[in-house]
Amino acid sequence: MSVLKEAPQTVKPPEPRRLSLPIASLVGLAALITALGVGHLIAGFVGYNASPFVAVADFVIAHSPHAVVVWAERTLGTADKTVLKIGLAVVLVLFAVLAGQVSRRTPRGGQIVVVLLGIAGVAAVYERTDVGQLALLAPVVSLAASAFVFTWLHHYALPPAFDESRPPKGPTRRQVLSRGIGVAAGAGVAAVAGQVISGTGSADTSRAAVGPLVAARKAPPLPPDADFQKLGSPPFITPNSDFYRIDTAFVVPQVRTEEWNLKIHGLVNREVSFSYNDIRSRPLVEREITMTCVSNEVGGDLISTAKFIGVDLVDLLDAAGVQSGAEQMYATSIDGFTCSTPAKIALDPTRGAMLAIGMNGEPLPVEHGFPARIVIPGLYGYVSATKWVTSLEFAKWDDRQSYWLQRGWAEQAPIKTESRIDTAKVTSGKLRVAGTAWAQHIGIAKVEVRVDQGPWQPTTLSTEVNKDTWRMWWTDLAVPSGSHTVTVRATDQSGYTQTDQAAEPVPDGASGWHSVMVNA
Ligand SMILES: Nc1nc2c(c(=O)[nH]1)N[C@H]1C(S)=C(S)[C@@H](COP(=O)(O)O)O[C@H]1N2
Ligand SMILES: [Mo]
Repeated sequence: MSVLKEAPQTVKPPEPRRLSLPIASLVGLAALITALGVGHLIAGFVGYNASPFVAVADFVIAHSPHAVVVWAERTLGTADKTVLKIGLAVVLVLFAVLAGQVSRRTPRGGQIVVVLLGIAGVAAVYERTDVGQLALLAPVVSLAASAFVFTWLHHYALPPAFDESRPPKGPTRRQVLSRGIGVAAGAGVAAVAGQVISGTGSADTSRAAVGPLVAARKAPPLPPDADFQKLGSPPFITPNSDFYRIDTAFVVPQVRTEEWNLKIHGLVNREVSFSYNDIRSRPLVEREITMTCVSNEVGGDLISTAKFIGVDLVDLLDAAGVQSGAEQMYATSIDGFTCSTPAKIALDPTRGAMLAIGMNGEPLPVEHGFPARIVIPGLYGYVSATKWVTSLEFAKWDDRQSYWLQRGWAEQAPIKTESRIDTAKVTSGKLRVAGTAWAQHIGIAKVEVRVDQGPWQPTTLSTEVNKDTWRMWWTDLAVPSGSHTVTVRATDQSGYTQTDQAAEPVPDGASGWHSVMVNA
């Protein structure tokens, strides 16, 4: 503060010119905030995903070891992106402080750190498949601006050389601080402006303009006992806001209908391409389908059911004429995620695979793939349910390897026959249990429960809506007082009874019996 100003003018040995620790950190932090703010502002014009912070976060997800991604998805669920955001911010702040600390005498060391970080941002944006070449403008200008701010603030803050003939006259600490804060505030305004600008062209406005989606072939009305919600089962149809969500996208891709296009290519007789209006103006079908994530643990909740509206995928594939040598349908999302489905299943006219544009009477919610996604009954989502899908390429297995297959998950991933206890309540010596069972594309035949090691007892099943959806079950059991374990198992319509062999979700889905403890 006043130390420099009031320095005695008596002769002193020359003090080395250097920044104090806090001021050096401030210079680094101001450069970091400038990089993020300027990058975000320009991303507002050239595409949200060009923002260096967003791109670096996505890069981290895409290059994390398999075990880390699985761990994050399992333990953090949908909060994993927030945790990553905070973690990345902490790492960047540490780098910014480091940049300051290695530059207390000359700006050189910090400039190198700033430029290296900037290059990481450029590389991360360069790697993206969902932004144009113009997008590089965001990280490049961000790098230039932060290198400039670092050099300029450093030069301003560094006290001038000690000179016997005149008192040293560097800026006060307060002056440096206010300049640093001024820069940060400006960068903050830039970041907010970038956010607002990218929002105005967002998918929400495009989605609102779609209007009602009416199916030409509506799903028959649900039977009144499609669920046992009053007895403790989940509702048959999951409201869109409760539908489970899994994706690798750090920010939800914003795709407008007029920008969207689906290309079918590779081992096909004719490459074809569909616009949103091409799809929308076809007669639409509506189907209830229960989707399940391969990461769902026994008893887990990564399973939901919706009425999907869209077109039959086979009709689109027939227009392209898929060649008999094709082994996989390799789907690509606008965010770079890829997904492979065995070609035989995608082409099976009895499967009911859809290109969906609607969900429960509305256009697809943005986070569930607006404008269009694939849904294929009976397969886990990671080998079927590509959101924001833009390309379907037919290929051999050896030609392409999709996102989760590269990370050790299985090529073939039919959903396993499973069941779950949702409610187990004891009232006056009577145990009421209710829950869910699923064996998509095969159908559930029976669900049984047992208390401790007692005999398996039948339950009442809900009316089957179709073989591609879950079924609810319930029953009342007599239990003696004390603590008990209740276990459930399902048998599907192929005659297979759910195995008690416990398996982890990796590589092709969890198995085992779900049980809960009750006190009677
Ligand atoms: N673009 C994209 N599509 C994706 C994924 C993804 O990470 N990115 N995840 C898949 C997985 S693993 C599942 S289980 C389903 C989940 O779909 P939902 O979020 O609509 O429930 O989407 C699939 N489609
Ligand atoms: Mo999944």
